[in-house]
Amino acid sequence: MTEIPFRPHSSHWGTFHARQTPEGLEIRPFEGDPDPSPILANIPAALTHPARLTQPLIRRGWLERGPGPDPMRGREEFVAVPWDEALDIAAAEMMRLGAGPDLPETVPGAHVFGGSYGWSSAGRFHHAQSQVHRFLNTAFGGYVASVDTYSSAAGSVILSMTWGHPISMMMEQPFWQDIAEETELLIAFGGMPVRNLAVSPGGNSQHVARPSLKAAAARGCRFVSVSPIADDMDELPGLTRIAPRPGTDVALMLAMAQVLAAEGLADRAYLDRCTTGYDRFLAYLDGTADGTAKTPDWAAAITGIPAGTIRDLSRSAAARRTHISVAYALQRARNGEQPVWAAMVLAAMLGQNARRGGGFSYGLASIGNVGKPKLAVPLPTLPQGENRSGDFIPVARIAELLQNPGKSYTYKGETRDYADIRLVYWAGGNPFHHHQHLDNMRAAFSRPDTVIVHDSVGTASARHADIVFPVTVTPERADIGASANDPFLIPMPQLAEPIAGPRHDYDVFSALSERLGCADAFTEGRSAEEWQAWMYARTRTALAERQLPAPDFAEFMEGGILELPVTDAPSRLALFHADPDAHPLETPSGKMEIYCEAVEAAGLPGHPAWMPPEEWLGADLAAVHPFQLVANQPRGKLHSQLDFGAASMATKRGGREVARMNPADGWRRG
Ligand SMILES: Nc1nc2c(c(=O)[nH]1)N[C@H]1C(S)=C(S)[C@@H](COP(=O)(O)OP(=O)(O)OC[C@H]3O[C@@H](n4cnc5c(=O)[nH]c(N)nc54)[C@H](O)[C@@H]3O)O[C@H]1N2
Ligand SMILES: Nc1nc2c(c(=O)[nH]1)N[C@H]1C(S)=C(S)[C@@H](COP(=O)(O)OP(=O)(O)OC[C@H]3O[C@@H](n4cnc5c(=O)[nH]c(N)nc54)[C@H](O)[C@@H]3O)O[C@H]1N2
Ligand SMILES: [Mo]
Repeated sequence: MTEIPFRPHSSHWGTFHARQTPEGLEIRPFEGDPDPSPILANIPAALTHPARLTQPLIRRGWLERGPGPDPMRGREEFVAVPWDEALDIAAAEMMRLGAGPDLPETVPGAHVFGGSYGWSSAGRFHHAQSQVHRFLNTAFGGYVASVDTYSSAAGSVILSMTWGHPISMMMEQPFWQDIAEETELLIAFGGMPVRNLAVSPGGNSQHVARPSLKAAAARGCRFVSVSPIADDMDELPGLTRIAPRPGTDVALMLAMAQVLAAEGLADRAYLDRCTTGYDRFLAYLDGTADGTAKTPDWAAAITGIPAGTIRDLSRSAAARRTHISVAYALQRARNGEQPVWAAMVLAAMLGQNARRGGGFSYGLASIGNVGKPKLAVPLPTLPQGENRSGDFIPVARIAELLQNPGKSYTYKGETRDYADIRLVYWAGGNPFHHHQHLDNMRAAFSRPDTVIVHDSVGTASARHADIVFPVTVTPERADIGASANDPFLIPMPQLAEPIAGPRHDYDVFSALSERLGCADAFTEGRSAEEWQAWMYARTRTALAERQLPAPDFAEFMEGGILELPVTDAPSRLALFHADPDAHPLETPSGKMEIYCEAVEAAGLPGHPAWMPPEEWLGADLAAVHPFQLVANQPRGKLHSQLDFGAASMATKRGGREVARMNPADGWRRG
């Protein structure tokens, strides 16, 4: 019998080789990955699990009573409907709402929420979010989009005003190698949970965090994990843990800054050259502005960390090459912008941003491909077309949007109005997994006329839809794997026959556009394979121009994983540090803003400041809130994806997620 060959494939949590055997999909991690993720083991269940959807489903009440706001959404049974009929019904509803080949000046998509936030799957063509956006732009002329992310919104927005474009700037800094080779002290707010660094949007072929941390430790680097949970950082020689009360990092950072200022340890030359507004911040630190000096004693009462520990940490940071990392987690909170801004300021006071291994990072502890060199060639992407509606919400305003048509709100100091949403279309996300306050979310989802969801499995969001289209999973389709800062392009040949019933998102959208009379515009006459060849051509041309191996598309898909070149061009931050006047940051002053007028105009303090969470005010905290819940990312899976997979199930007890309690609290309560 001939050996069944392994073929390459990709997921957000790693590159792998797989083959279909009678026992199921057999998976081997990519040999070039120094630290493959255990959650690769979730993938085989994707093909076989009974949670897979196999037929289009329509909610009974919607079928019988027609579209419209309905509190029964999410509480009613579904009727299985044959594909052709379900597509006809969905297309007719979209036509009723204005979709079609001849769109008016004011696009009907102004009533369609297509933000469709979510991670989808790896694979550049079948990326569900790109597909749904392209479809809505074609069918409705646009849609109400969403900006920012559940990952990093408050932090990204504040840094966009005080530092520049944080996410793209962070992707230009090769921090991991610098940390491995140069850092002497790594202070990690939120820790450095390597389990989270398994993941990167689009793929992560080389997990470098653990080996880099080990290399740094072997050199004698010291680590301080500032986090409420002990296992937010791997056990390493030279590791100290500091566990402030969650949500109080700003007080800790301010006290560290106060020590630097009071003891003459702040780098004035750096602050003068690269920042603006330090003096106004200083008046807040030393108490001139509000009568309270932000001393370690002041912070000790808020954070629960002894004043001496804070003072020592600050002095220690000033005495050596120090890197300050802030995990996204810290900003996923009320006034979550403050710890991120305060960390930026603290690092600026240390004056080490221009030195290898020193300075500040946001996201290095949260997303796998942050801190790797940037690619020198463009990656394949599916063009999404033009969104003529121009309207958007900040992503986590979805429930407010649906419930308050016409109401005003502010975003970055600008007053905007919520649209009147009649249709919600979601593909590649699970809002009933990712949004907070689910009762309110359910009420919000009762408001539109119609909700359409594509997914491969019966998620909570699918249950809150009117029309559900079942779709394929990555092993069932061919695609191209690629991700920003990941130095490999991965052919993803189809690994398994699709189970009976589901279709590719692209085929669903193609069939709908045919019924809406806009198939030519949506497909441009290309099959999925022809699109992939078209998308690949851009990367191939760039490779050929550099005289690098550039196989044609068929060879690429048949061949192995293709290495991509990385750039040695200096980052925006390096250019800025070389000459701040010639290469200003994208902030109003061109410098890092320690005091920022735009932030103050938007209604916040003009510099980082401690603002106690409102539920703490006037409360005897220990009596009213004896526990704080940390709802962090799951170790055994990516968000809700493949929850039924082997790695995910192994983290559960009796099929349920585990909540942990500090043993000291457990003993105290018997
Ligand atoms: N309590 C709490 N909530 C959180 C967070 C937290 O820390 N705590 N973290 C937040 C963060 S940072 C994020 S990014 C969000 C994540 O929120 P999401 O990105 O919405 O979560 P996922 O589970 O990745 O949802 C992806 C969905 O897409 C489906 N899917 C995968 N591939 C395809 C495909 O090819 N086609 C289609 N149509 N569907 C596909 C999957 O089955 C899954 O249902 O959650 C946020 N919510
Ligand atoms: N395995 C796995 N990895 C993932 C994901 C996943 O679902 N599974 N999701 C990915 C995504 S989309 C994102 S955006 C990132 C998110 O990355 P993060 O937001 O950084 O991840 P979290 O796990 O929410 O938080 C990391 C740690 O921060 C600590 N923390 C929470 N609150 C505070 C606080 O107030 N102060 C301090 N000092 N620490 C605090 C918690 O103990 C927590 O374990 O993770 C990515 N990585
Ligand atoms: Mo995220």
